[in-house]
Amino acid sequence: GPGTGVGVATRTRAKPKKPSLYKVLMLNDDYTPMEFVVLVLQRFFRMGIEDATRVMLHVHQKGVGVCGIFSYEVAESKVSQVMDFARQHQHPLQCTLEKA
Ligand code: TYC
Repeated sequence: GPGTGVGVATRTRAKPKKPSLYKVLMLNDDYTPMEFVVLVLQRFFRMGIEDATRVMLHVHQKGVGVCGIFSYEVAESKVSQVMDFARQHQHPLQCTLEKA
């Protein structure tokens, strides 16, 4: 205790840290067809047609929108998969991640 030179043992084990969360953001552009964006949201973010259409229209009108929130590893993987898929179909669709 105080003045005795006796401390309290703390952090005797490595602390497992809670995973940081990241938002996956979809960006608007003038060329990617709306139906393609809806397809991407359904395929990679497991959305139904209603949510996918709502998110697509939000991005179309506001410029950016959230597709979902994930661990860093999963968010990075989603971004890669979406960018690859868009490139394969020759659409300029852009997707990125941001710390939540
Ligand atoms: N603005 C596009 C169009 O008018 C549609 C679109 C929506 C594109 C969302 C990208 O993330 C996007 N065809």
